[in-house]
Amino acid sequence: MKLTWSDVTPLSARLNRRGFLAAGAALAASPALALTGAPSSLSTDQPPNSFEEITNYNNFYEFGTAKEDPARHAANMTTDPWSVEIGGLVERPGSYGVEDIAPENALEERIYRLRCVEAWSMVIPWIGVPLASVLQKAGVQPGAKYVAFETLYRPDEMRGQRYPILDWPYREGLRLDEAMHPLTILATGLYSDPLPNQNGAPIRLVVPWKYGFKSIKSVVKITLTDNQPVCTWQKMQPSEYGFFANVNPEVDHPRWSQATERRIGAGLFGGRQETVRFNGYGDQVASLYAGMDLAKNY
Ligand SMILES: Nc1nc2c(c(=O)[nH]1)N[C@H]1C(S)=C(S)[C@@H](COP(=O)(O)O)O[C@H]1N2
Ligand SMILES: [Mo]
Repeated sequence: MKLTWSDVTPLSARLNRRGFLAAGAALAASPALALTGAPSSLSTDQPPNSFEEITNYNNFYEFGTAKEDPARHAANMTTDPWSVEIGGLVERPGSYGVEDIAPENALEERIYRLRCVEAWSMVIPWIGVPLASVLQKAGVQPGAKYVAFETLYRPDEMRGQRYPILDWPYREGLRLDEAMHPLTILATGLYSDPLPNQNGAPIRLVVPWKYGFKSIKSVVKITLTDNQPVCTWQKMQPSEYGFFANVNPEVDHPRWSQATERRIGAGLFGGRQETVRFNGYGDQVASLYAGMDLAKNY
């Protein structure tokens, strides 16, 4: 059965499923949500994909390249204990716990479109915190211009890492203004559950106006730098995957069109839709790229 937003139990009524959210904490975090059950202004009102769709059709090459591999194999990844090393050009470098980065009383629900560079898309109700709040905790030094991210490297638990599919560990990066943008979050939950392993437990980046590969999973390292970070896909095939990777229907992938996308779960015939610039978040983010040639800076 396909869920529509109105079919989804309001957040306030789902708070204690598996004990992920303490009711009081989430109410404090989002009074508007608690009162109305409506998504916040940063969320889309498009119907979210089902939990089953979101957790069974994944890209997480650390567990294999097929869409069903992560759901099959990611349970092998140990996510507790977990810490994130925040370093580089910050005032308070160190090892941060997930609960320090995303404390319960700061969690927000964000329902975002996710547009994969492979031309499929979903709508996902994340729970998380703005990345800006985390960077402010660590204290960004004036010289910082970029933020670099790294995924866990643990081949004994991540079977894909035993093969040279990608240059492990998976790495990604953002310009500092992109990282500080209110739409950019670190997610720790999905619907009202803690993030399932296949979606990047216990903490992953979500940048909704960029192709999905920028939203790096299972993050263990965040480094503030003055140099543009190395990004796994860009390094592997720079003519196909750029540093910015902003969703852009006018710039085709060299091997396929980016003009349209297949919405997962929308059915065999109703599923194809036009791709929108910046994945529909242009009003919020286009100004970040004023004066830039987005065909050149793809
Ligand atoms: N570490 C890591 N992060 C990753 C990937 C990956 O293979 N490894 N795949 C990316 C791609 S291509 C997409 S489309 C999204 C998919 O996120 P989802 O499976 O939660 O929908 O994760 C991104 N983050
Ligand atoms: Mo992707």
